[in-house]
Amino acid sequence: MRIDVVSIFPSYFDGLTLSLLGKARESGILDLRIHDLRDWTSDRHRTVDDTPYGGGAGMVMKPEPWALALDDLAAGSDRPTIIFPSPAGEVFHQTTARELSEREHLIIGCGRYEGIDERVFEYAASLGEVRLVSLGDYVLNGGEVAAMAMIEAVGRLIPGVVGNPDSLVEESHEDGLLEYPSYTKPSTWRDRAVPGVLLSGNHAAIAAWRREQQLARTESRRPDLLKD
Ligand code: 6GU
Repeated sequence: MRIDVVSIFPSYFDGLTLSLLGKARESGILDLRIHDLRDWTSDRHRTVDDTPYGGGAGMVMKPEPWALALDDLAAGSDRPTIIFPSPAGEVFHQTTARELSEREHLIIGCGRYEGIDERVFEYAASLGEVRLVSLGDYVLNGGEVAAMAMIEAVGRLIPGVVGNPDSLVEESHEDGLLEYPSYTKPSTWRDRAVPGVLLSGNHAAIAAWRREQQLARTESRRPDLLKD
């Protein structure tokens, strides 16, 4: 999978050389390219923003650098998926991550300031499928941190990125429930014993206990998930 990221703070993404995603990039499974939006400006100050029509606080990102960037990155690609992280977008869920992990080419445009000139989203729709995607109901200063979260959630679902695919199955949110609790040695630690059933060797009993734990925690921490 190819992912292009456009940002005025490309060094935010330096961390994506680490860990599993770093390995996936080295092996070629993930072709992740980070770009500086200012590379598509042509004035001496590499200006990416301007004052908003109609007035109001803050600055708006100018459309032309975005259009030039999208033109370049979408060239030769068959309608890429163009994602704009935005608190005004659809909420990103595990199902969103799964869907995006099946795409050939993602372009992620990270806005800053008060946002991007609205015409950029219309223009982007002429090049690919546009998605405005939010991490949740709170405000970040820009799309970079949200893009990082999305890249990690999507990237780890690409076949071969996570070494043992079994570990993708029994996770929080994959079956609509929170994950069961995990324990490792020692069996008693600071007077706290591991639940006995996990030491029993009875695989059916262990599976039943884990399922009960999933349901109990979901009910107590995330009752909203049980409505679906
Ligand atoms: Cl995707 N962007 C920004 N700026 N704030 C957010 C967000 C995205 N998701 C939640 N808050």
